[in-house]
Amino acid sequence: MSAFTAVKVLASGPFAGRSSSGDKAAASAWIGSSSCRILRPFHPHQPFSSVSSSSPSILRPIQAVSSSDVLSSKIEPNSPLSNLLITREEALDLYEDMVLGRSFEDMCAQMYYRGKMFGFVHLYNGQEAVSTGFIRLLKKEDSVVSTYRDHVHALSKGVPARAVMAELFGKATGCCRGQGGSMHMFSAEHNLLGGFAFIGEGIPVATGAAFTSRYRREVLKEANCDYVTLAFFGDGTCNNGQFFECLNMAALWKLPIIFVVENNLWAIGMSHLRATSDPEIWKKGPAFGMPGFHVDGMDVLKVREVAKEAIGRARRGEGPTLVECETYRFRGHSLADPDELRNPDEKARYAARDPIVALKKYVIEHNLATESDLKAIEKKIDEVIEEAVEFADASPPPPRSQLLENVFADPRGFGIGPDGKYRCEDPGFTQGTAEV
Ligand SMILES: Cc1ncc(C[n+]2csc(CCOP(=O)(O)OP(=O)(O)O)c2C)c(N)n1
Ligand SMILES: [Mg+2]
Repeated sequence: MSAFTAVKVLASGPFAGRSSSGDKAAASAWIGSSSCRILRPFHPHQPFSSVSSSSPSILRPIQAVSSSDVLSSKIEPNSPLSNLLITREEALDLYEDMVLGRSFEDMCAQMYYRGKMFGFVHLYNGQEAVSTGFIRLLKKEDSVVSTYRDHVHALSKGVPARAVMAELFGKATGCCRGQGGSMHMFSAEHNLLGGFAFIGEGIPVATGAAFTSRYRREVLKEANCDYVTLAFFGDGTCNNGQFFECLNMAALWKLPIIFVVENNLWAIGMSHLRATSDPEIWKKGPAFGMPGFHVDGMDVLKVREVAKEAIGRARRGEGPTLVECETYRFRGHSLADPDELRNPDEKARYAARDPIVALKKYVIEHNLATESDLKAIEKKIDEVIEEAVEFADASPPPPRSQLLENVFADPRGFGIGPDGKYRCEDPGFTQGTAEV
């Protein structure tokens, strides 16, 4: 049983009373009907000023559809059409990406307990269907903004496992040259705009990235700039002010952004149901004039279906979407958390819905691949992870001269002395404060 009762279609919407088989079509039609804004030319103080061609929002019907069961209701599992939901290549890509995420995190746990990593390390086990379901649909130019639980988002976006592992080891070959560590994955090349340790901190960054995309297309006239941004964050973050401020701005300026809430029901040891006045997060989308979806985040195909809808909408210039993915983390909040607070029954219930096991079953039952095809992928991933660890271990630490790079906006103001050299190159520089 899910923690929430999923509302398929709000009774006040135009699809009230429809059968679930019409939900997806209803969702598309309803989302499509919401684009009734007319843009004015750019104005520096009011970029993307818009007027509504309809009556004030209070008279508009609520735009909300929940997409739970969107796939299973569409096509019978044994129907010859069912394979059309996903091609063999797509299925194998999803499987490989999810196995990569899971195996990578399991290896991180091992390396952390062997003392190869420092600081807090937050693993993603159990939530893979969200990262894979969304990010594998993106183009390279699209952006992803993550949280401190960011390793797997980086991997799905194409950052090589060896660069992520080396970053975790604090090595110069890491994707941030060893200066970011677990919570601060970043890759300009892959448009991974960062992991962020402060909750909610990444949401305005993602909103800014989405603004850039629209600005380039409409003001700088880069016609092909249809790039979208995904902002990932947790349930606990949805009670932060930045979340609300950015929903407002994104809706106002019709930004190409998808707010992806990974609702794993817990914020460290605080239950979402206990901390939130209305725990159905997806409903906050319609409150700001954008569609809100609630999807089973343990089912990569359902996530992918909703993601396609939302990404397509953003790319077409129809504005933002809020997607709440109901998921679960299979480990403690961080590797320092003994995970004694959550009820064992709850853990067991979600463990039985392991998204990787579910996809494997689907792929085999629908003859998309054989057991040995999947085993070959698992073997390949084992090799990738082994290689990543060997690479990270053998890599050098960052040079001492890198210590203050990227720490201050103007390095000459602090890190570089009048002689043009980094102050930390002076052996006495950190005496009494830290050992370098
Ligand atoms: C601004 C801020 N306040 C408090 C914290 C401490 N903190 C770290 S994780 C966390 C819980 C976040 O939960 P959620 O958003 O559900 O993400 P999850 O860990 O479940 O992925 C909190 C409050 C923080 N990192 N930043
Ligand atoms: Mg959470």
